[in-house]
Amino acid sequence: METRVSSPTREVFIGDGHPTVLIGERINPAGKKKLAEALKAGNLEVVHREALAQAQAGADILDVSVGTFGVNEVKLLPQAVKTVMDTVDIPLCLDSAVPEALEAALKVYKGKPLINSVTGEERSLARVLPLVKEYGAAVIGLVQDEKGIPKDSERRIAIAHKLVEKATAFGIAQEDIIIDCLAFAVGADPGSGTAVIDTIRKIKAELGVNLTLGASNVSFGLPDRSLLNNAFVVMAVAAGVTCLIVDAAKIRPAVVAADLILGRDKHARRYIDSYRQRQRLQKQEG
Ligand code: THG
Repeated sequence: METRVSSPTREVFIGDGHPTVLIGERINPAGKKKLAEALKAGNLEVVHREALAQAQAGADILDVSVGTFGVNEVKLLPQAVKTVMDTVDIPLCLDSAVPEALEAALKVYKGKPLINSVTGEERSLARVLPLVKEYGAAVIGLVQDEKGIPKDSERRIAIAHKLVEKATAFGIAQEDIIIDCLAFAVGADPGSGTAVIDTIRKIKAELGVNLTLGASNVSFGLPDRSLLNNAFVVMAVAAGVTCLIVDAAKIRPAVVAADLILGRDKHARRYIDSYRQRQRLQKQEG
C-alpha cells in the first residue's frame, strides 16, 4: 500500500516501505493569535515564513489551514496555497472543514495533493469524495460521523471500513485513502492513548490502508507537550502509522530514530544525516 502525492517537482511516497512521512502542522491559526490576526487582515507573510521554516526542519509535506473565526476560507485558502507553492517545492495537504474552500484550493494547486479531510458523515462523503475523484487527489478520512468521535475502538474501526467502502465505490483507489484514528488528550481521558494505539493496529490488520495522526492533540492541557508528543508518535509509528501531522522541528529526531529501529533506514543514513544537521544548527546558534 503506497500513497503518492506530488508538487510540480517532487513526489512523496507514504507506506510501510518508506520512512515515516511528516506533514508540517504549523500553517494553522489554531492556538496562534498572531497568525489568526494576520490571516484576518489577509496578510500571508507569516504563512511564507512558516513554510520556509518547516521545509528546513525536514517536513515532507505541508498542511495548509486558514480556518479561524472571521476568515473567508473559500477566498483565503487558495491564496495561502499559492503563497506556500511560491515558497517551497514540497507537496501540500489542503486542510479545511469547508468543502468549497477545498475546491477553491484544488483549482489552484499544481500536482497531486492530500485533502484533509473527509469524515464518515453522509454530508461530508457526498461533498468531498467527488472532489477527490475529480482532482485525482489523495484524502485523509477521519473516524468520526454524525454522532461525533466514538470512544470505543469497534465503532472507530466500523467508520474506517465505511470510509474505504464509500471511497472505493466512487472509483478512488485504496492507496489514496489515509485513515486518521484521531488522538485525544490523555490528560482528559486516561484510556484514550491505548484506545488509539489499539485502533491503529486493528485498522492496519483489517484494511491495510495508510494511517495518519495529528499528534499534538494528545498533549492538550499538559506541560512539556513536546515530550508527550514525541513519546506518542514513536508508539504510533511502531503500531503502524505511516505519516504524521506534527511540528517537524520538534518531532523529527525521534521519528527518524524510530524509523531506524524499525528497519526503515538502511545504513542509518537518515539518522546520521539528521544528527549532523542538528550539530551544524547548534554550532550556528551557539
Ligand atoms: N487530524 C487531521 N488534521 C488535523 C488534525 C488532526 N489538522 C489540524 C490539527 N489536527 C493538526 N494541526 C495542529 C496545529 C497546531 C496545533 C496542533 C495541531 C497546536 N497549536 C498550539 C496550541 O494550540 O497551543 C500553538 C502552537 C504554537 O504557537 O507554536 O498545538 O488531528 N487529519
